Amino acid sequence: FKSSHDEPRFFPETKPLKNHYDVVIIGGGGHGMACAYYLAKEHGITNVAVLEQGYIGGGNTGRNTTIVRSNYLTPEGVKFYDTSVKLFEDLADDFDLNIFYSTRGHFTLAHTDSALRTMRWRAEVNKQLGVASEVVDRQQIASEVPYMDLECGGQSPVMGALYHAPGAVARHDAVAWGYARGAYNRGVEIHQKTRVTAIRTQSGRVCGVDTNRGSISCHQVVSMVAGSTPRITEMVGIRTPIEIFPLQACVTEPVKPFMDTIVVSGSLHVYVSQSSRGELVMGASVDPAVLHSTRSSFDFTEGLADKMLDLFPFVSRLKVMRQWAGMSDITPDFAPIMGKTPLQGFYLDAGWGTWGFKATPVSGKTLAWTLANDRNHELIEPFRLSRFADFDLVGEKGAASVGH
Ligand code: PYC
Repeated sequence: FKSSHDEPRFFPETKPLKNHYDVVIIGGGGHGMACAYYLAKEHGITNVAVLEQGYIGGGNTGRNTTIVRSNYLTPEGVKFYDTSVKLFEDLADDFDLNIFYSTRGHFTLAHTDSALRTMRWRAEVNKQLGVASEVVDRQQIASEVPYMDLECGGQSPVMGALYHAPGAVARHDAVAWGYARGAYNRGVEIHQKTRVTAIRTQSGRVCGVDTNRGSISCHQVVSMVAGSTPRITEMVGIRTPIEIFPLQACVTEPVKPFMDTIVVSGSLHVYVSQSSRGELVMGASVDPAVLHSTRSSFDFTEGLADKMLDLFPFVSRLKVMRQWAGMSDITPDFAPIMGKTPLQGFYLDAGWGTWGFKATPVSGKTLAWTLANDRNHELIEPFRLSRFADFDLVGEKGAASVGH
């Protein structure tokens, strides 16, 4: 499909569903599109349908605060997210599309001795694996973020921080659309407004899916639906320990660029960066109760403003322009669930909790490899579903930017 300028259009025209695809990807967010892209580009698998109940990138991909980092706590997490950061760095060239990738440096503030201890732990694990993270003192923070009140309005003074130079932000919809365009141009079909209603199995393996637009036969199905994971896994009788919590965020009106770093405080429950448009992009902790909803609340804005003003009193007159929520699928160890499942031909990419966006490239790439080889890629083997039965957890809670 070509526009009048002979350039490929971003959004494909909807075609009828075919009777058969080799692979069906459920979920047209960044992860689903990335998986489709790498299946086609790296494995030559193009008889693929991406089925999206809404529109491309309209779920958690369009609802996060776009932070990219690899300063995790476990070696498994660090290796995985470091691969993602490296893929992100080359993505604009790969897509021939500006994804507004901007390396800013990332401060995670410590307000207590125990938080500082966790920062040291993360810094040492990161350094061992070649990832640039270090603990910095108040003086270094003051010179990099001079507009921040280190006394926190007298509430909870900053004692130090974990500084992670590769920390970055990117334009989230450009990432999803870049992958979508690349996948489409290699032959993948993208079907928006196509809701999966059932997954069919025969003799212990997947054989097709039913949708609101008809039935399809296929050999492999991968669920990449973030906050809708339980709805999909129920269809095939697979139990996961995932619980869904809303995670809210908002942006202010745009102002001249002044904030060139990302600042996070897990203890104060606040994270903030300035977008390329000049808006402050901000969020807080997950909502306190399980809820399958993307509604946003006044409680959130009020609580966030309280903490923001402790750190940055001068933003008191900025107006909040938009607020929203995503649905975070959280696991007990705060690591994702990826790869093969007990059902032959059914694969999972789930449990992203509060850090799915930064995993977009690596999850797509490793899941595509896993589908092509019917074996978990080594980077995702630690995140297999069976770890919960084997007591082989990957405890990442200490690496969360978000309070829980
Ligand atoms: O993991 O960096 C993060 C993050 C920030 C906001 C939500 N998650």
